[in-house]
Amino acid sequence: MSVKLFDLTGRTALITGSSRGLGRAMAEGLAAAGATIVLNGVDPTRLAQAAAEMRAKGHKVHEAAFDVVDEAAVIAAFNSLDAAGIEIDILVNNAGIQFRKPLVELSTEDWRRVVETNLTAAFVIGREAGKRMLPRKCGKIINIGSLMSGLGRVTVGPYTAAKAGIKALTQTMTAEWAEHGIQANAIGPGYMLTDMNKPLIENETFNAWVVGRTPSRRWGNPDELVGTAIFLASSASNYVSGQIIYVDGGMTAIL
Ligand code: GCO
Repeated sequence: MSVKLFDLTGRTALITGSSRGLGRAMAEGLAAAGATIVLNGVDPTRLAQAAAEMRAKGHKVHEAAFDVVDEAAVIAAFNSLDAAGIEIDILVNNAGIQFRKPLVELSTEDWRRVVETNLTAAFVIGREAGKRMLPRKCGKIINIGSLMSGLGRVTVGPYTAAKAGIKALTQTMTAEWAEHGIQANAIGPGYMLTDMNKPLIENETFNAWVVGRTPSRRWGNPDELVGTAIFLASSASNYVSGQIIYVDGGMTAIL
């Protein structure tokens, strides 16, 4: 069995929200596996900095600055990629926000903002990528879910609803696109050491709960998603579709 199975040479990956955090870690990992990367973020300056850092490592990187919740900007970005002859072989729907508040204190506007960013954007960007992958009869879609794709926690209602939707959207993409050579899967990261989780990491009680509740007895590092991302982006997963792989230190496997 050759390691070519995991070789991404000749493939181009668009990773949303990839100027930092989990998205940046996956961008670095897919690039190291041979992929050309289209970095995305809302802040062109931060995006250019990330691209420069990756190019300095010898990676081939394009930049696509757009806000994932701005449908017109998403469509314009895909049209620009088309015009530049850049075909997206791998889409990682990673961009997301967190907003922690009990349901009874949550405004509908805050609910909508989280669901729009974490779920609707993945549909819109997935639709635009899918439209282009279908005629080519090949493509890989990796939707970033969460522990909350299957489990609830207090104060993260809209995030949980959106991430459960990510799991279901992945299954719908499979139902409609697998016969056309497109594999859509999800990754469910556990508690990872990211900026989004900084308030939790710095909270002694919450930190102790994560360490105690996780069989691996620690938070995850963003680069620990890379192996699963490469697997789902590569030929090694050509008969895997509609699945969610939890990279969570075992948290979802135990009571
Ligand atoms: C929270 C965290 C989680 C993690 C991750 C777990 O407030 O519980 O933000 O949502 O970020 O999504 O999979």
